[in-house]
Amino acid sequence: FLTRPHELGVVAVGFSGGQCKPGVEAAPVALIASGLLEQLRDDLDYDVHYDNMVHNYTDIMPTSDSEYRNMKKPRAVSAVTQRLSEQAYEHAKQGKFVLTLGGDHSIAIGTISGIAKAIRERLEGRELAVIWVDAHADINTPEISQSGNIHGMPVAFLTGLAKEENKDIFGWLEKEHLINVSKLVYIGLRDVDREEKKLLREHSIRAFSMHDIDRHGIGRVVEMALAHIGNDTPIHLSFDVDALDPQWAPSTGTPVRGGLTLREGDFIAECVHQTGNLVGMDLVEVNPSLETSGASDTIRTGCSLVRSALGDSLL
Ligand code: 6HN
Ligand code: MN
Ligand code: MN
Ligand code: MN
Repeated sequence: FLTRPHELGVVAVGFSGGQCKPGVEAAPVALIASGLLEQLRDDLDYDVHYDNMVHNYTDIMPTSDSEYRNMKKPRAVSAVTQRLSEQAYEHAKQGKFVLTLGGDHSIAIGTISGIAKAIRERLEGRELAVIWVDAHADINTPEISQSGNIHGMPVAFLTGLAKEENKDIFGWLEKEHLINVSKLVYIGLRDVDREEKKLLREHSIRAFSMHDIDRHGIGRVVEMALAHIGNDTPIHLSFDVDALDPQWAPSTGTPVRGGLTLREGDFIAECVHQTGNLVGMDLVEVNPSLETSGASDTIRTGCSLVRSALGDSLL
């Protein structure tokens, strides 16, 4: 009931400005070249709505973009995510599932804000829940960030923990774009900055670390995560490929050892699909240039996660 089941809107975002390593903008081409969209169309029967374009938003890139409140490239990231927010909103408003292929994780500011707004309009004020699968919490406010990279801040802006008046620097985010911290759940955390841990505690944000997965097993953790969100709640899955162990996803900008196996990653995506409440997914931080032996493993992993979230491998 939440989405028209087999209508899929795909947005390919070739953007890397939320962090400093070039290459992550090439991920959508690599994922699509490996046949992902044909698989979704032919094997999983989706009606794929894709504009056949990897957006790099060069037309809206600011000419100068000095640091602001400790953020690197704030105007570029703001402009790109604002445009992406409108694209995601258009798909979601029509009841399509929104699949976004990144790009670095800053792009979630665009996808989630657009989908959250569309869901509020379509479903009488309903709030979007977010499952954030990542080694990192990405909840730094500009002031507490150690790196200044905005891909470490999207959750802070999306929850309103970080705010900015300047329209060119995320001031375009309105109340209807935001998500509630009580409807946010993390899975896979293992590299969380000290100040981020404070925020998670202060706001009682539900988070399952790798420790929790070792203790309870992935099955129980996903069950608890979904129970926290509740039934009949539209869900967005924001999947950072670095949640997986570098063994499965070496080609990524900030790899952290001790992560999820490929099956654990796919399992999370499958279980979220099975709720019937999934309305959108981001796949981010695949960086094809960051592995000397080639990025094919990471690209295969990324495709597998997307297929799992869209119902593959369920009998
Ligand atoms: N990501 N916490 C670190 C930072 O720079 O704020 C790492 C962020 C990584 C972001 O992987 O999407
Ligand atoms: Mn159609
Ligand atoms: Mn990460
Ligand atoms: Mn991330």
